[in-house]
Amino acid sequence: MRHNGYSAPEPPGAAELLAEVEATAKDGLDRGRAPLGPGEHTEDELLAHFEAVVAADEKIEPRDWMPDAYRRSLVRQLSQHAHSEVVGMQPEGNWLTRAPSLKRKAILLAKVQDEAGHGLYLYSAVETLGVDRESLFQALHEGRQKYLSFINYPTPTWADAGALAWLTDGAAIVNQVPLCRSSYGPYARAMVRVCKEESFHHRQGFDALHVLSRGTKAQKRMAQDAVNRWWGPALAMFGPPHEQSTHSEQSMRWRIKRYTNDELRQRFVDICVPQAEVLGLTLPDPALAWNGERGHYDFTPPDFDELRRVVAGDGPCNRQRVGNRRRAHEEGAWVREAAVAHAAKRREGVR
Ligand code: FAQ
Repeated sequence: MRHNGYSAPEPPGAAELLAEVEATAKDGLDRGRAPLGPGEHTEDELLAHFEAVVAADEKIEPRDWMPDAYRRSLVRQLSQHAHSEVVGMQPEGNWLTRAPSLKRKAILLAKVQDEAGHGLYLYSAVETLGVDRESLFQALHEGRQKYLSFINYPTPTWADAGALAWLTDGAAIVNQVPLCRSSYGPYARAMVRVCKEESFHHRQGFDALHVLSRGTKAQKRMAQDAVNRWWGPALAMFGPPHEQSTHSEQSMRWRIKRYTNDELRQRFVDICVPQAEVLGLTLPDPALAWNGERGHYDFTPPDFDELRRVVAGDGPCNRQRVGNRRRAHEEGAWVREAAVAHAAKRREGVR
C-alpha cells in the first residue's frame, strides 16, 4: 500500500456519527402527507395539519403553512448558522498562506472553500422562508444577528488550525447530526451534505494534530497548548445550560432541535476522550473522569459568563471578524453586480 504521508487512524466515534447521517438520508428527507390546498382551510385546520406533520416526523416545506413563530425561529437559527460558516472561514483562512506544506495548504484551502459552500446552502435555505440574503448580510454587519462564539478566538499557531478543526468541527458535527432530522425540509437536507463534508474537516484537524503530537517536543507542546486554548470554546459552542436556554423547549417541540444543549455537550465530551487518547494529548480538565453510574464522562462545564461576553461582542477577535466580513462584502460588490448583469444577459439570450 502506498504511504500518503498522512497516517492518523480513523478518529474513534467518527464512523458512527457518519452512519447516523447516512441512515437519515436513507430514511427519507421528503414529506409524507400531501400539503393542504391554499385558501381552503381555517387557521385551526392549518395548525392541526402542521402539528400532525411534525409529530409524524415528516417535513415542513417552504410553501406549507407554518406558524409565524416557527418561521421566525428558523430564520434566527438558520441565519446564525449561515453566518457562522462564512465568518468561520477567517480563523483558518489566517493559515492559508503559511500552512507548513503544499499538501496541508491544499487540504486547508478545500476546507475553507467548503465552509463558503455551507454558507451558500444555508443562506439559500433562509431565503425559502421569505427573507432576502442582502438583509441577512446587513443584520450581520450591524450586529443584529450573530454567529457562533468560538469564531471570535484567535489561531496564533499552526496547531491552533488543527485544534480548531478537531474540536470545533467535531462539536459542529455532534450538533448537526440531529439537525439532519430537523422538521424543516431545506434545513434537514442541507445538513446531510454539510455533515459529510464536516466529517472531512474534522478528520484533517485530527490528522494535523496527530502529526504534531508525534513530532518534536516543541511540536507536541504546540499541539497541547492549542488544545488547551480550544477546549473551552468548543464546549461553549453548544450554548447555555438547558435551564438558561431560551429556545430549546419550543425548538424541541417543533422538532427543529432534537436534544438539549447539555445532552449534545455530553455526547461531544464522551466522543473526544478516546480521540484525545489516540492523539496522545490531554484534555485540559482535571475533573474529567468516567462515571460508571451515569455511563458518561464527568467534566467541568465551560465558562458561561465568558460565553455571554463573547456573544455580546466582547471576545478577543469580534471587531476584527465583523470588520473583515464587512470589508469583504463591500469589496466584492462589483463581483455580485457582474454576476447579476451576466445572468440578465443570458436570460436575454446574449452571449
Ligand atoms: N455562540 O436558547 P439557546 C461551522 C445564543 S460553525 C453564539 O440555547 P438555541 C463552521 C442563541 O443563539 C457551526 N450564540 O439557543 C466552522 C440564543 O441567542 P438569540 C455552525 C449562542 O438556538 C467550523 C441564546 O444564546 N453550527 O460548522 C451560542 O436553542 C469550524 C440562547 O441560546 C451552528 O450554527 C454560541 N455558541 O441553541 C468554521 C449550529 N450558543 O438567538 C470554522 C446551529 C447559544 O436568542 C471552523 N445552531 N447562543 O439571540 C444551533 O444548533 C443552536 O442555535 C445553538 C443554540 C445550539 C447554537
